[in-house]
Amino acid sequence: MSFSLSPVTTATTTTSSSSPSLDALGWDSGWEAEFAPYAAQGLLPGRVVRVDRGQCDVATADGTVRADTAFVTPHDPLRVVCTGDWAAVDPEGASDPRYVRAYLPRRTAFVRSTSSKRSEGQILAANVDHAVIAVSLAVELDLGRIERFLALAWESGAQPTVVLSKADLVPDPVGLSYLVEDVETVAPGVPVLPVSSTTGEGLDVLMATIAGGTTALLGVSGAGKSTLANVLVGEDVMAVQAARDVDGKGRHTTTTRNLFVLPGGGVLIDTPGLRGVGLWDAEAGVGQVFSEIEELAGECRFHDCAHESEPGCAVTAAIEDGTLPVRRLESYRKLVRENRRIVAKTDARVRSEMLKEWKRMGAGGRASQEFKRSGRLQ
Ligand SMILES: Nc1nc2c(ncn2[C@@H]2O[C@H](COP(=O)(O)OP(=O)(O)OP(=O)(O)O)[C@@H](O)[C@H]2O)c(=O)[nH]1
Ligand SMILES: [Mg+2]
Ligand SMILES: [Zn+2]
Repeated sequence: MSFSLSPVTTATTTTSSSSPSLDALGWDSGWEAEFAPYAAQGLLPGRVVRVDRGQCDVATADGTVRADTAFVTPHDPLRVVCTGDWAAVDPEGASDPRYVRAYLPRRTAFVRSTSSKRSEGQILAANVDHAVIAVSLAVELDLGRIERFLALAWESGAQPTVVLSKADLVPDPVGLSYLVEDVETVAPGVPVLPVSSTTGEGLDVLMATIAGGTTALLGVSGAGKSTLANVLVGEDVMAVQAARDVDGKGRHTTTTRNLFVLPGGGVLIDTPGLRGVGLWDAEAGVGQVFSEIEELAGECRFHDCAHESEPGCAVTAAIEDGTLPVRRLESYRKLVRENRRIVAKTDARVRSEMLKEWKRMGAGGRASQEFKRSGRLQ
């Protein structure tokens, strides 16, 4: 393979002559229109290519600049600047670092909950069109985990693809086709593609799938995301570490989210491996992952059927005739329950924050009383 364009380099404060154009970074007329008010203030557009402790690297038409996010880092973790955001950079005081004054509303965003105990969401990447979920064939498939990643991906608004990485480790084509089938059953409507960064298998199809638009690589640590990023970018842009063990856990090699321009067009974001994928308000995403169950549910006699012992239940009928695996229904129920819990928690948090705000503003009148009673502002 030969590649002409160099990737966006990170951690540089100087302008670079080989910097990609805004178009190559994904800029379009829609972004331009949204940016107009900032352009009128003399601010520069740029795409966040890396975020690192309150500072970020922003690729602008003049090269990559280091910028401080102090002005746009509110206490809400979902509103912090993240890789993939389009930022308005203050060109004033061309010193190092500059400041991000605002970022444009996101078209898509990956959000996961960081812990099951606290209701805190974490934003993983913004403005992504294709979510490539890397699943290593070096370890046993964990279908439940794939379903979680898919729910996160669908919910973000991006189109998911599952990549079965390290396919060179499964030399038997029949065995490989069974593995692909297994994953296809948990991923309706999602392409499942075996690939190998070592032999190049499947990479042409993957490149065609992600050409144009922004792609994010997601998956657990050691799945081979950065290795894939290096092959797709055509340069060793990410550090890769030899797996210390074969259980797929290993160490976390990648610790920041990094954005690169792909030589064939499009943009790639490599992300650190996720240990757990907690869902964050992902009802629609879960529905899409289990679309065949939701379709069956539409055929149940009762429209509020719990698919337990009701007569005329299409879901239990599908379990009985073997077309729907029990594991799949259990997994669906688990994710629906988990999602309800997190939404309830978030709502409670939002409610209590709004109440605090009311108190702070001294609004102790009728509206505040009403809010306390109903949990809603009138
Ligand atoms: N056999 C084989 N090994 C691979 C392939 N791709 C990656 N590996 C190996 O898998 C290990 C982990 O690869 P990485 O690319 O660092 O994994 P990662 O998903 O980026 O890991 P984190 O950054 O920790 O999330 C390394 O030892 C790679 O050499 C492949 O196609 N075939
Ligand atoms: Mg990595
Ligand atoms: Zn039913």
